[in-house]
Amino acid sequence: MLPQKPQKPVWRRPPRLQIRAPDIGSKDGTQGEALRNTRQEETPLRTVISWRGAVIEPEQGTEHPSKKAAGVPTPSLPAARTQKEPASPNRRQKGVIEAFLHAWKGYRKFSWGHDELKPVSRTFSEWFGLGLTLVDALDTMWLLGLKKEFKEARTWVSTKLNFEKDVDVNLFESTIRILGGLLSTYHLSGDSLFLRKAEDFGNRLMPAFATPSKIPYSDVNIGTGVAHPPRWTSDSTVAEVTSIQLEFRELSRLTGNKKFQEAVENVTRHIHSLSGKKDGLVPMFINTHSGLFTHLGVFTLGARADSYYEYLLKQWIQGGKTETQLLEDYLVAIEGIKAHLLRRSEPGKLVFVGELAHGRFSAKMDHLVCFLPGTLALGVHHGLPTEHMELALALMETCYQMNHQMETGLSPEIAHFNTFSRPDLKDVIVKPADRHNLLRPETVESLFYLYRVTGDRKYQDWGWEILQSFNKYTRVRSGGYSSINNVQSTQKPEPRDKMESFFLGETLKYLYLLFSDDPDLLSLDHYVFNTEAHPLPIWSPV
Ligand code: DMJ
Repeated sequence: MLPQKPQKPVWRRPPRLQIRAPDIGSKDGTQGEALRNTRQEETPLRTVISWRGAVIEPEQGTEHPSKKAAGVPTPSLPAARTQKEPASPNRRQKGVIEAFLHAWKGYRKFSWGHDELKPVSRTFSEWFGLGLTLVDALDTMWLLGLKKEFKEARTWVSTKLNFEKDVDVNLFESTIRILGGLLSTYHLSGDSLFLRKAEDFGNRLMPAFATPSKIPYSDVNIGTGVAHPPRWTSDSTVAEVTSIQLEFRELSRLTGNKKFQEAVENVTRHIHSLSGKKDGLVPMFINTHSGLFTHLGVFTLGARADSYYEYLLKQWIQGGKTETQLLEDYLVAIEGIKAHLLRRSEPGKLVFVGELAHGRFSAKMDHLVCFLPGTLALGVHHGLPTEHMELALALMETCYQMNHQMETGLSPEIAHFNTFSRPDLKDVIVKPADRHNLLRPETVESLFYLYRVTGDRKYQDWGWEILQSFNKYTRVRSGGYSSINNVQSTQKPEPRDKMESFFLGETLKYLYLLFSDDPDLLSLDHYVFNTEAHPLPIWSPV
């Protein structure tokens, strides 16, 4: 036999992962404890944590909250803000800027200061009454270099964005879009207005945590301070209560007030120790009175559970890779996904993530699950096992096909996969109730990470294809883009008359970043994106 050539790594930068025996602790989980103790007693020069023999080094970043939180609330984060002057946009990035300006034109003209544009009827819809699209889009404008638009929006924030309002907001949605948007805009622009607004808003969300279990209610009135669960239940959604941590932790670091961080980390700790998981997979609901999971036995990576997994990894990155428990929960969950939720479709053998309900597998995958290839690739970039990259590559192909195989080139909200070898059936099956597209970001979000990590230009090409499809089937002539009812009809895609705020906050931002060839533009080594694509700084290790 000829000696085998060493395989070239596919990705651009080799992950910082060394396969060697860990220096301290054991493999059985006791190492985490050892590290936590070290952290309290002394400040090690370098913290190293391990997973099955993989030794992972913490990142250099910005200051850790445990240092800051005791100090004066006047943060100065030059390191986090510094980014070299972006290169002038290339042809594809100009395409994104053009799309953004078209969307903004509609918003500005027909829904200025309101939550969402209804581009067909040329009016607006209100959800929280807090200028949601404008706030969600602030950092995208900054990134795209739209100074005039940014300035005008800033004036609105300064003069019109008032949180002293008798209005119920959803804790999760308002945290990721408003609090996240204000914090990242503060970091990028250095303008303290955004931090003041973020602190005011964060304070108004805090009553949500005053529940018997300290698992927050889903809704809170930011004017009266009354929090409550939805009318029909006292449950909260697991993804919602576990995907507000990046933002609240960062708010504590910036303001010096520990209460935000304590409230959300309490939730993380509680969920870590709860029973009812299946190999790291979590149920979709948790009761705010008992603090226990409810509706046991149903597992999905889609709606109501998705960003639980995303935030395990991202908090670990945010904290400078020192919080071992988060990493361990993430790694166990990925093994759980592999063991219980992965299958291949027929005839194309696409790897997909299905769902499990009381032991029964369903070949159903929400488009929301398409965050996963990107998250896996992000983990590999930060030193996690290279097998994760193989799964990321396969799932990325599937998510692309969920778009590409549709007549409009846009993914349905939910896809079913065929697992039978029958010549009359295709891989991706769409049910009539699921064939809408809400301008969601997950496919292009993952394309961005896959391109950053592998350098393979096909991901840019796929993203460009998707942008063309948005332009062809969702663009409204008078301004704005609209979600559509039918991704399988080029003749009648049927606009639903709504432009979601995440189209500007996330979809167009990830497309712009995907088309950039500059890995330092919001570098993955310095920033971690919240689940609404708002970049927050990575802290330095303690
Ligand atoms: C966004 O608000 C966030 O990405 C969230 O995590 C999931 N739903 C939308 C986009 O699809």
